[in-house]
Amino acid sequence: MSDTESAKSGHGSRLTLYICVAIIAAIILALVAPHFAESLDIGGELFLRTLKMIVVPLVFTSVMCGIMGMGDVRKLGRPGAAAIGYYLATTVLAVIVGLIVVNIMRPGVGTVDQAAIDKLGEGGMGTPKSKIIKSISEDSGLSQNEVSGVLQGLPDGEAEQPGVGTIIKNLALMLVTDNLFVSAANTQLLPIIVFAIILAALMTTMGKEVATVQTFIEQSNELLMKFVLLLMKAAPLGIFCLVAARFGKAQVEAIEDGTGGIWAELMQIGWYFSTVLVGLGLHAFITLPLIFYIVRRENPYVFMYRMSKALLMAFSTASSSATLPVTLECCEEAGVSEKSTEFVVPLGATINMDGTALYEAAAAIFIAQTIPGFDLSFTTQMIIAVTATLAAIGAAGIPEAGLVTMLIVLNAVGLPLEYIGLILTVDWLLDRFRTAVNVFGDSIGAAVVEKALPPEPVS
Ligand code: DAS
Repeated sequence: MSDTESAKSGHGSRLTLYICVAIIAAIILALVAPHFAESLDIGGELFLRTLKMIVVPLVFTSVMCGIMGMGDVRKLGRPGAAAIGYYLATTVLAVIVGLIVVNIMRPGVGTVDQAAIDKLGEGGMGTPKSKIIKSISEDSGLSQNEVSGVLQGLPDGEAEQPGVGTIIKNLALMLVTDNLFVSAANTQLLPIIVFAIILAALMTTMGKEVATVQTFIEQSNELLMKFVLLLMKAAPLGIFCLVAARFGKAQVEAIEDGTGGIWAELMQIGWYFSTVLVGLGLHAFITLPLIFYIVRRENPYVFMYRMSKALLMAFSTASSSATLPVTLECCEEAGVSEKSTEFVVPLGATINMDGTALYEAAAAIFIAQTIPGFDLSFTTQMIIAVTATLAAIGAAGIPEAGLVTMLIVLNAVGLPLEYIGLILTVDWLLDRFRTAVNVFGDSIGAAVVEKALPPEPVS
């Protein structure tokens, strides 16, 4: 390892340590001085906004560089198929792990007080969608528009059964935008990525005619990656503020509303929380490392350590999109080629959400288990598996997007939407773990798809 590389990896290790210390210190502060911790929100918000500020231009230039790096659009077939195949395979594997764990651990059977269930809205079917949107929006920090935007196709009022076809149609519509600037303003990355792929593919067929544009895109990408490195210097402080503010808010709610907030909720549904964590842990420490080892014959846990800054950032921000600049940086530092990283990670951050898919399947079965006599036949569980996979693909890389798209899964099997109230309070914490799994799945994807890339031309 050259001096520069060892210096870089030394810096990386120190930064990982600083970020870990920042997270632990923030949680301790939130427990001992919750009001003070909550007031740090402005610092966390500034850091998060700066990260989000560069996501759209960085995704656009990275994807274009990744495609142009292939040299010839005809070479896109194999890595493209490998990437889509990887995304689908790992998401389905995650859902299967989630179903197995929730059926073995059975967190919804006899563990939830009937009182907790009775207080869910008017009880029974039919709580208007608008009431559910309002409570999710308040708790997740998403605007009511963002929440209802995810629920496209869900009819108002009585929960009806939007078929899988409706969900697939909505997903197809998410691929193309009618206004790139509106999509950029709303950080809707999928249509921007599709646009960048088409533009870059065209550029590879035009050769010298677009040499200036190609150089501009490549240099802009380099510049933005320098910005990420600069931002990483502020990461420990930014993460400290982000984590302290969110845990402080939870602690203040727990004290002020007298019900003990998330901590009482964790006592009530701790077995559910543990079930999802076990599933996420199996996927992150067994399934994904096994795929990595089979393809690369390298130690997957060393790779996981090299990705630690991105995983900690994902935990702190609860947003794959906001973490994307750091994921790109860490993948390259971890030895994944620039081409594969730029080609796989941005697309993966928007449609490859293993943690979310696993969570949505497990949470839907948990809710079904709390309803005596609810049909949990193999067919019902397969519908949950398919809709959880599709809903996760459609989830945005923003906080608690998985909770919102899970409404689609509940709807598909006729589960009462108001039962979301059982898991709402703890979701902001569970979201951090599944976001870290999502980001880890994207980085493993870049490392795996790299093996499908055409070999570098011998210079
Ligand atoms: N927070 C989402 C993400 O950024 C995951 C989720 O909500 O399930 O990946």
